[in-house]
Amino acid sequence: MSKYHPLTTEEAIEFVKNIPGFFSQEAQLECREIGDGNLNLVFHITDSKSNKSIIAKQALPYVKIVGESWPLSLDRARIEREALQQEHQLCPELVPAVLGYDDELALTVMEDLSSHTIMRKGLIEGNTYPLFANHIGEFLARTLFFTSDLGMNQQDKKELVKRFINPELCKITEDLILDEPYRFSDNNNYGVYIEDEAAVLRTDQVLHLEVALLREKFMTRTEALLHGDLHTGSIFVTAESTKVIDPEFAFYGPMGFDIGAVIANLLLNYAAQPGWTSGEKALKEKRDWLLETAIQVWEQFESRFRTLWDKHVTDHLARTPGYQDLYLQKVLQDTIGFAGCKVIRRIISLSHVADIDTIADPDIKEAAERLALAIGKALVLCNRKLHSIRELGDIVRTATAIQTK
Ligand code: SR1
Ligand code: MG
Repeated sequence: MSKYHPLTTEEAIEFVKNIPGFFSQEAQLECREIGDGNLNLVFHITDSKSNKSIIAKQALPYVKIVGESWPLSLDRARIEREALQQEHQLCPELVPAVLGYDDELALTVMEDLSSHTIMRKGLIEGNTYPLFANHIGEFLARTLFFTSDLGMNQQDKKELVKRFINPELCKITEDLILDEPYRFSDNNNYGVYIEDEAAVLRTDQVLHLEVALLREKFMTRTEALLHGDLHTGSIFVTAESTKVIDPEFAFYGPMGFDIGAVIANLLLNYAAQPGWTSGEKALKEKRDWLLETAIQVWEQFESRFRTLWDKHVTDHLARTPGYQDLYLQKVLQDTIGFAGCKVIRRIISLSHVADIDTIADPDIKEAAERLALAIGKALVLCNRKLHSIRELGDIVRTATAIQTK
């Protein structure tokens, strides 16, 4: 019989006490369950004597925000733990260390990041993070390159593909991001006041063709080990530091899906800005920073990825002149397409973002949702035509000008 059961705070304390070398024998441990995400329990355990703290995350066997009617595999905890370990090995400064785990309990214990803020919260509070694009560009370049056929032994990579088959979590993405916004679905969740927009999404065949192509890439392209859910709620930040958490959606997929997720969430905050920033000048400055950061995310990724390729590529044919440029052009186009899909889903589908959902003024909120949809659709529609990331600036500014007329 499995020993799995959701832990009490006392049981979480007992578990972490036994992690060798972390808390002392005299530790006075206190524990709070602080999980505010969609899927898991998160225990924050502190020693009041030394002030040392640790996080224990436990998967629940169902989708927390929906309830037991939507069961979910506990193996995702093993996948998340192994992905964290892979990512930490490749980017020790950018990913917390795993300090202990129990796969039967679906439990992973890791470094506490309380000194950092969840990036979504930080952005809503009006902060900017000047080093973020460098850090996340490094994370993306290293994790995507070194887990791909370009950066590792190609037989070993196939073993990793096997370990990271993640059907249930991939299905959530296939449904919520790459299907349901484009048809009637009970999971969809949007205000009646944007029914006109939802109707367009359900009927626009040109848009559907692009989404169908992106969906096919998501389901079939095993390019690299992805984080799989790299939104600003999965990233902790300070002015100097960035830490990526929560890779339970990890699987082998198209690189552009992860890069697009980061860009999409910066753009969602861009669309939400009138809810958080007053004054035309301040609004413009904040939006310029968000848009430039979104562009920089790609540029930082690209330059580092090219350097890794030139230095470490494992496949001699990948050194053929022209191949690197074509490869990156494909990744750029996927990035823009997936970014568009990810923006659209956060307005129409299950699970929104606080950047927009918590705007108090209903007119400002509606305008933010309409702008996000305009940006999302434009990105999906143009993805296969894009040749430079700088075009992203024009697309977003044009959509903003049309929506704010
Ligand atoms: C049912 S889970 C909803 C969403 O939460 C996660 O963070 C993923 O983005 C998923 O789509
Ligand atoms: Mg998550």
